[in-house]
Amino acid sequence: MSFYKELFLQILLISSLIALSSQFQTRSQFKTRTHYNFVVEETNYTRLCSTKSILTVNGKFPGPTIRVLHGDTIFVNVHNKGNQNITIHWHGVKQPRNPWPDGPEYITQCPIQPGEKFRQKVIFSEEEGTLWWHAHSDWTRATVHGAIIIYPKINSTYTFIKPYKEIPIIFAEWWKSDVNEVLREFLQSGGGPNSSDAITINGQPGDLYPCSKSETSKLTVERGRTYLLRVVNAAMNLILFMSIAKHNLTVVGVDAMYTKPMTSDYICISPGNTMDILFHANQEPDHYYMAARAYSTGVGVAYDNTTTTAIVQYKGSSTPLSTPSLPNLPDYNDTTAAFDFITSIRGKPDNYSHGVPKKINTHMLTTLSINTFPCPNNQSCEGPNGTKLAASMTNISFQTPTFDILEAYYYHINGVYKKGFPNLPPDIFNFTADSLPLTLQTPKRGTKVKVLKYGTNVELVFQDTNLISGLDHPMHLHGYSFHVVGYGFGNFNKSKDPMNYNLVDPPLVNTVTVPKNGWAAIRFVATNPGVWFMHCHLDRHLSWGMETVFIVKNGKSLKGTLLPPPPDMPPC
Ligand SMILES: *[C@@H]1O[C@H](CO)[C@@H](O)[C@H](O)[C@H]1NC(C)=O
Ligand SMILES: *[C@@H]1O[C@H](CO)[C@@H](O)[C@H](O)[C@H]1NC(C)=O
Ligand SMILES: *[C@@H]1O[C@H](CO)[C@@H](O)[C@H](O)[C@H]1NC(C)=O
Ligand SMILES: *[C@@H]1O[C@H](CO)[C@@H](O)[C@H](O)[C@H]1NC(C)=O
Ligand SMILES: *[C@@H]1O[C@H](CO)[C@@H](O)[C@H](O)[C@H]1NC(C)=O
Ligand SMILES: *[C@@H]1O[C@H](CO)[C@@H](O)[C@H](O)[C@H]1NC(C)=O
Ligand SMILES: *[C@@H]1O[C@H](CO)[C@@H](O)[C@H](O)[C@H]1NC(C)=O
Ligand SMILES: *[C@@H]1O[C@H](CO)[C@@H](O)[C@H](O)[C@H]1NC(C)=O
Ligand SMILES: *[C@@H]1O[C@H](CO)[C@@H](O)[C@H](O)[C@H]1NC(C)=O
Ligand SMILES: *[C@@H]1O[C@H](CO)[C@@H](O)[C@H](O)[C@H]1NC(C)=O
Ligand SMILES: *[C@@H]1O[C@H](CO)[C@@H](O)[C@H](O)[C@H]1NC(C)=O
Ligand SMILES: *[C@@H]1O[C@H](CO)[C@@H](O)[C@H](O)[C@H]1NC(C)=O
Ligand SMILES: [Cu+2]
Repeated sequence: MSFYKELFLQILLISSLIALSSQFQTRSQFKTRTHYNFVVEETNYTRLCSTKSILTVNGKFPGPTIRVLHGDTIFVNVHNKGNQNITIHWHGVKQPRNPWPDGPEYITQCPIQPGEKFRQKVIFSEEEGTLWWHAHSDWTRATVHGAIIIYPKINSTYTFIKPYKEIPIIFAEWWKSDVNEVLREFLQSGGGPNSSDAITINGQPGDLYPCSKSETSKLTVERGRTYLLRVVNAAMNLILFMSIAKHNLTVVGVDAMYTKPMTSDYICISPGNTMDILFHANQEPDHYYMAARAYSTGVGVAYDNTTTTAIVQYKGSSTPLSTPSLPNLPDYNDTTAAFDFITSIRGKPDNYSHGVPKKINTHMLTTLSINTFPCPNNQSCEGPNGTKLAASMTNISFQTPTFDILEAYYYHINGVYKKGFPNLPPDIFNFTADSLPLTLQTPKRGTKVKVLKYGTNVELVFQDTNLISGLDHPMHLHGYSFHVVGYGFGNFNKSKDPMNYNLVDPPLVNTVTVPKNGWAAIRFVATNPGVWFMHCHLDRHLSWGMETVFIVKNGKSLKGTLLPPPPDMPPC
């Protein structure tokens, strides 16, 4: 009896599923899963005429794509079969109350050592669109990264025209030499890191590089269709301009939050940002280049000035007689083009679960600086005037501890970090003056965190300084999305600038690009308890100390309380 009943119910279920799938999206149509296995391992790859061993996940570069539905909780079994320490971060996933598997090495966990495993629970909440995952230990993220695609819930739809297909576009940087060696070398020498040798699109440098032409990434499209480009800038040190010859791009989402549609013939995307972009294949059937290259403004800062390409190929177009034309990309130093684009992005207030905070309890202003330390005795350093380059926030160059701050906070272990990251810089000077006294150049060293009470409404102004060189800094906060309420050049003026804030439709993002010799103001409500890293997403600045940590205390209710740690936290 019970057998037949079960069979009957199963048939009912299957037939209703079939009926549903003809009308609605189902989980299987999106190819989503709730369990993933990540094997971290060395794999040989050939690029730019030579073969080298790189660290990968499941042998892939870029790594596997994670596909989930809005609000899913998934598990990723990470198994380190490589020969170095590793951690994995779920970039832009807020992980409510669950900082344990967030990933940054010695901030929320000790690394997964060679041979070890860590089962990471990833809790999605309001994110929808494109995010990414990447390694968060030393420079391993150069090759250990991949896309995360978050689809609308079953029975709900996109806020824009349903795309015919989606096309992931992942930018990265490729070094001919071992990235660990590049890292070791510049930290040792005190100079800047060697620039990468290529920029890649989905793992391939493209036509303009040696030994790369036949492998160039191809995007096959049909005329008349609309495609959703899911763009990730996974480069280590490059903000990028990207454009497709003779086509427009319509941005509809940034950092897995939908935005008001914004059409442009190029984009500017910082490391840490992700974009959902509609692409209408509305031109003559032919071949068109997609191209990307650096936006870089630092005085005396070397950068990879090569151009990566992919080919957009219309179905039914014959092989072109000549090479397709390149799109017009803004100049490398075109700050106006970069910030015209970035500041044109507007949020969609309808989709916020909470509005822009209006009453602020904690005002912070933090300076972002490139600094120098004196060269250690009997060494010769390659920084300016024989010094050692460094970086800081609020004049503190962050020293990464050797035990993680989250466990130190949770288990009350002293000596790992200090409280009291200041709300204001110690010296107020003309931050963006053309020349600044050398006495300001050397920062303090420290592992200082900012403690926030649960529910605090925070306004944080990032102020770039012209110490050594003014630079654009993509600042990323873990555990939160924040509203970018203002941008400007020069020094932030606390009596004038807030009057021009956008409190109506600011974008809600996890990474903000602070303009060179300028500032950006963000707001968020501290309702995610835990230990959350905040840092520049240019890895050379991160390695030099441009970072700090927020500790958000528990609230009174259970919903505002940290979840317990998983049983398999990697030990130090
Ligand atoms: C990579 O190539 C090197 C040199 O050819 C070889 O010794 C090594 O076994 C290869 N590694 C893997 C993981 O295939
Ligand atoms: C989707 O909508 C259909 C029809 O309204 C409903 O029967 C079904 O339960 C919904 N599924 C989910 C997962 O909400
Ligand atoms: C970095 O560049 C210098 C100068 O070109 C070169 O001598 C050195 O070998 C490079 N280091 C690495 C790790 O590629
Ligand atoms: C791109 O957008 C501009 C401004 O909206 C419009 O004039 C132009 O025709 C568009 N080009 C294409 C190829 O769609
Ligand atoms: C790129 O940089 C190299 C070396 O720094 C330089 O020789 C070259 O002229 C630059 N190319 C462009 C297009 O700026
Ligand atoms: C950008 O570089 C070009 C060529 O090197 C130079 O002529 C121009 O003045 C620079 N523009 C800015 C805004 O620095
Ligand atoms: C965004 O807002 C629109 C309009 O209010 C709504 O239809 C849609 O479901 C919302 N999407 C998400 C992801 O919340
Ligand atoms: C100076 O160099 C010598 C020899 O390389 C080394 O033994 C010593 O520890 C160094 N001193 C300092 C202060 O680093
Ligand atoms: C290097 O030293 C000279 C002379 O003391 C000084 O004018 C210049 O500003 C210094 N540069 C840096 C980056 O420290
Ligand atoms: C700060 O420096 C800038 C750039 O040199 C200058 O234009 C401005 O007048 C200075 N501001 C003050 C208050 O001195
Ligand atoms: C940073 O702190 C050091 C040490 O107190 C000081 O010498 C330096 O002038 C400060 N720099 C700035 C920009 O505040
Ligand atoms: C790997 O992590 C362990 C635990 O924190 C640490 O003791 C060890 O020094 C790390 N290894 C390297 C090469 O950094
Ligand atoms: Cu930076």
